[in-house]
Amino acid sequence: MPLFFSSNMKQNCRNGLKFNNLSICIVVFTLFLFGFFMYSEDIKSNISQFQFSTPKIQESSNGVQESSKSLGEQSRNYPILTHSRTENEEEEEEEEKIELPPESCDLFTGKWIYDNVTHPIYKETDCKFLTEQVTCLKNGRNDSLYQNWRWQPRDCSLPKFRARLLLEKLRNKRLMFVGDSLNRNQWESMICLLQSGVPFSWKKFKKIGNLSVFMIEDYNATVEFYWAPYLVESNSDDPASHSISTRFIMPESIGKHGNDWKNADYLIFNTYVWWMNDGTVKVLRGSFDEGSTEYDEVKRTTAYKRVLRTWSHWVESNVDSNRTRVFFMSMSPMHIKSMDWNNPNGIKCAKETTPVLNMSMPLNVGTDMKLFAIASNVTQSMKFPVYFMNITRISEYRKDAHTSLYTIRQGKMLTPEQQADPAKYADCIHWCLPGLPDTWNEFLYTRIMSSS
Ligand SMILES: *[C@@H]1O[C@H](CO)[C@@H](O)[C@H](O)[C@H]1NC(C)=O
Ligand SMILES: *[C@@H]1O[C@H](CO)[C@@H](O)[C@H](O)[C@H]1NC(C)=O
Ligand SMILES: *[C@@H]1O[C@H](CO)[C@@H](O)[C@H](O)[C@H]1NC(C)=O
Ligand SMILES: *[C@@H]1O[C@H](CO)[C@@H](O)[C@H](O)[C@H]1NC(C)=O
Ligand SMILES: *[C@@H]1O[C@H](CO)[C@@H](O)[C@H](O)[C@H]1NC(C)=O
Ligand SMILES: *[C@@H]1O[C@H](CO)[C@@H](O)[C@H](O)[C@H]1NC(C)=O
Ligand SMILES: *[C@@H]1O[C@H](CO)[C@@H](O)[C@H](O)[C@H]1NC(C)=O
Ligand SMILES: CC(=O)N[C@H]1CO[C@H](CO)[C@@H](O)[C@@H]1O
Repeated sequence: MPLFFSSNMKQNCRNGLKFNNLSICIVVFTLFLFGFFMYSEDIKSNISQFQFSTPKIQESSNGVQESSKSLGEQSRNYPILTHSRTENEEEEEEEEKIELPPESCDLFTGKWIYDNVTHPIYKETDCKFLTEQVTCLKNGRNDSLYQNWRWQPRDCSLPKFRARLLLEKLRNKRLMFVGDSLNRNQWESMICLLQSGVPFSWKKFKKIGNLSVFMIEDYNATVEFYWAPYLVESNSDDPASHSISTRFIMPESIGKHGNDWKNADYLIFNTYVWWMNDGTVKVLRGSFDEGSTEYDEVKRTTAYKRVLRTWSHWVESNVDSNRTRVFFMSMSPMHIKSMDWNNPNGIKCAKETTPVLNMSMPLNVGTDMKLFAIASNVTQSMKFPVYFMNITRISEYRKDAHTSLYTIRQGKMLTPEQQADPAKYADCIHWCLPGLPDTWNEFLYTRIMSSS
């Protein structure tokens, strides 16, 4: 990450494409040094890779908007770079056509198809933005088939992903993922997908408090990630250090976070994996501000319902349905017990190299379907139209797609000793990139392109 930022920055300061103002380069360089310092200091946390900007700009979304605006003004009428394209105009026109599935088609019923022609959509080595958490090949994984699966709905087809078309749709807009590290996983995927289509545009990244913002300057578009693992307030809201053993939530408090979500044009929410640590959830009596420490132990499903009710009320009273599209990602499954897919020789998801392809095999990988039902019910009973992204089942087939032993743990690459102990160290929660979250984004792409 520091290398990426520095080379990007140097390049822009050198060629002065848009910032011929030297002082900006100096400021950016100073921030970079500061960020680098933060990075070295805070290497313990997974998230620390994103520590590259000034914690001074705490005014959150204002800051983002203001700089977006000025960037937008500078880049108006800036030509879309098509350097990599050699096709003639006719073909290019052809490329702009997009065949969208009908609204009525159920995108989530279908099957995984091996397709090494169209997938992966981008190469791991071509997306410098990817963090070490997800670059499985670089981290030593020696099979890459997990990158080659395409989701084929039964009754229609997903359109081919075209970054430039999505970028046109996102022009002057903010797309924001809100939730936990699985949504961060998907956010990284989205950035790589978009980057694959605008290889020469200058991209800028910054972190403002809990918000990580990736700007695509030529389009004045931002792709953002907001860390809120329970959506509501909790003592795990610090994006850098949230590994707290005793976790409390405030199920009715969402306004503080919500302030930073207003004015987004696309909001993609999730919350699941943090609920799975215990059968119960500790609900704070009072508030963190008051220094309360007393709490009630509440059943997971009860607390989840309360939180989603709070969230749905927030959406209905704060989001303008004429402007903003809202999505809710269903549960991202884990693969912890290899007997769940009848592999007596497996250890968690380690060593899995193919999806579950036998669709008639009953599959239960331990996903809490009660939470799924709550999320599905709540989103479907809202007045505000929320699109429920039903990715759970299709992801349950993907035992092969996790980061497993080829990832970092507390900011450090797994050691060979740790890699030799998959039962303890395999990460069967997060996903390699390129990989499964790209498919989730293909669904998102389909819906965004279909929306007016
Ligand atoms: C979600 O999709 C699966 C198939 O992938 C289907 O069996 C299930 O009924 C769907 N659930 C909802 C709530 O749409
Ligand atoms: C794609 O898969 C086919 C069939 O397995 C194989 O013959 C071919 O070499 C693969 N192509 C690439 C680019 O990996
Ligand atoms: C790939 O890695 C696995 C486990 O890490 C190992 O058992 C296998 O022999 C390796 N295969 C190759 C072709 O290197
Ligand atoms: C840039 O995008 C922001 C929203 O992200 C918008 O408020 C602003 O008006 C845009 N700037 C221009 C010049 O269109
Ligand atoms: C949305 O747009 C419609 C039609 O333009 C308008 O009647 C309605 O009042 C708008 N709703 C909001 C919440 O602005
Ligand atoms: C698929 O799973 C079913 C049910 O477990 C089993 O009867 C069948 O033999 C499996 N098919 C294959 C090709 O493995
Ligand atoms: C979801 O809604 C269905 C139908 O309205 C109902 O039968 C079911 O109990 C609900 N589930 C939950 C968890 O609320
Ligand atoms: C709403 C809010 O600001 N939430 C969290 C953002 O991140 C800081 C740490 O950087 C947390 O302390 C806040 O609770």
